[in-house]
Amino acid sequence: MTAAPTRTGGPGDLAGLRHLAVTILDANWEDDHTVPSRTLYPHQWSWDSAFIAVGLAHVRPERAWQELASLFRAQWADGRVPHIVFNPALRVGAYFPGPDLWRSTDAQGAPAVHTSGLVQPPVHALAALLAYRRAPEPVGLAALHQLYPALVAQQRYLADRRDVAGDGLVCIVHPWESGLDNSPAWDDPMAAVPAAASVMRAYRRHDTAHADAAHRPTDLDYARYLAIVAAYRDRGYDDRGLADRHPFLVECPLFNAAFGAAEHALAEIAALIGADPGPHRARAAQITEALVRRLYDPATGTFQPGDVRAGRLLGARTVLGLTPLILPDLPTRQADTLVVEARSARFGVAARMDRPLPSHDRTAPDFEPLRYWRGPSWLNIGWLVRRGLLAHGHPELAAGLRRSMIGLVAGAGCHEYFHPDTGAGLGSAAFGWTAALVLDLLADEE
Ligand code: 2M8
Repeated sequence: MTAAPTRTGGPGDLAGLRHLAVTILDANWEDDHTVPSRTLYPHQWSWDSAFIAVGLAHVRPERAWQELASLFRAQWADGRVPHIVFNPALRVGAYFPGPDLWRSTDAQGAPAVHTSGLVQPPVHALAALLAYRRAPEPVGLAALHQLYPALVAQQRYLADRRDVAGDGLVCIVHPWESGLDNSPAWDDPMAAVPAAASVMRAYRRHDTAHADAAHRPTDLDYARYLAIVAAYRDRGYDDRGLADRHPFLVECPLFNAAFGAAEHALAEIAALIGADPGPHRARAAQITEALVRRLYDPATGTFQPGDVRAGRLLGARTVLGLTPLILPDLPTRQADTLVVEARSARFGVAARMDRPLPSHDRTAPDFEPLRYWRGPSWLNIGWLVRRGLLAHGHPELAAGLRRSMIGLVAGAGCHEYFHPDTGAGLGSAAFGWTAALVLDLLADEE
């Protein structure tokens, strides 16, 4: 763990906090996008850029639009928005796995710039709408006009190519696509991926040179990550036939909630630019219906990922299960049980929170307070859950979560993630989406 670059004058120093966040966004800005972290993640990441655009809209609106535009310039011909866009100016080895492993430019329909072949949760339409609301002029409406077809193509790719089970939901083909890379949610399907930790002797991991190895995914995790990438890449990242051969096929509640929320956002964007919002509304309703039908588990009262290969729901009760709250049309029955789950000892959401929202059930035996997505608290997830609580009529819980998140940053700086008991800062000390989302939370008063 490295120390935060600057500290604020304490929890009450909101101006200091804002200043810290803007300083980090400025320091991480690179020509036309923001790097999540100068050390750990020096390229452009897909969902990071969306969250970052939301924050930039408050302070550097032109950059918010540049952030999204640069990401969508790397969109593939089939509509996929790659989860990493590599900066060609950086040395080979600046990040692992780099372009030499992805070999995207060998694949059909890939852009000239090197990218990964995977995607991440489609939170971009929501980000564009929020950026527009914050900074409508002078360029906001023109930017929405420009982005709209690309956002529609992103959704079409997911609907047409990734509905592997044919049930109206999107399948992720790699844990990296969830954004919650080593979440306990993926332990079962990952265990079925043949790989050995010793494979990693042939590679040099970049992450463990910049972060504590005890906080990161293990070598065995990485060996499996690479095996799944190789399986996909070696077929040219072609989605046809995934059901028959791909080693990891999961319907993730967060990914699909973002997929549905994107249609809601696109309906509003369409109305703003004079396009027809009707088809977006209809698709949004279908996605919510499919999510409830396929991934809601009445026994636990929460949403669980579905393992398409094994044909069953995965049992770990991670924070992923709470995220369908972001869907405004989630039926009251499911919204109510998710609020019960959020308030339970597993997640501890309250009007006065004594500890931050963890990424995994804190009562579970495999809860790990230091390891990445297996326990630590992350601002992007809290930010989504807070929006969901507001959408479903729980302003006092949303306010508690907001105060807790602002308190984390005030106490430890704009870290990548935070210890779920002590709030200590972990991972990168100058992390893009933490800086961006704290700006949004500060602006969005209770
Ligand atoms: C983490 O994922 C990357 C791989 O994509 C990594 O571990 O190297 C995740 O936290 C992911 O959600 C995030 O987008 C990315 C960059 O911040 O880092």
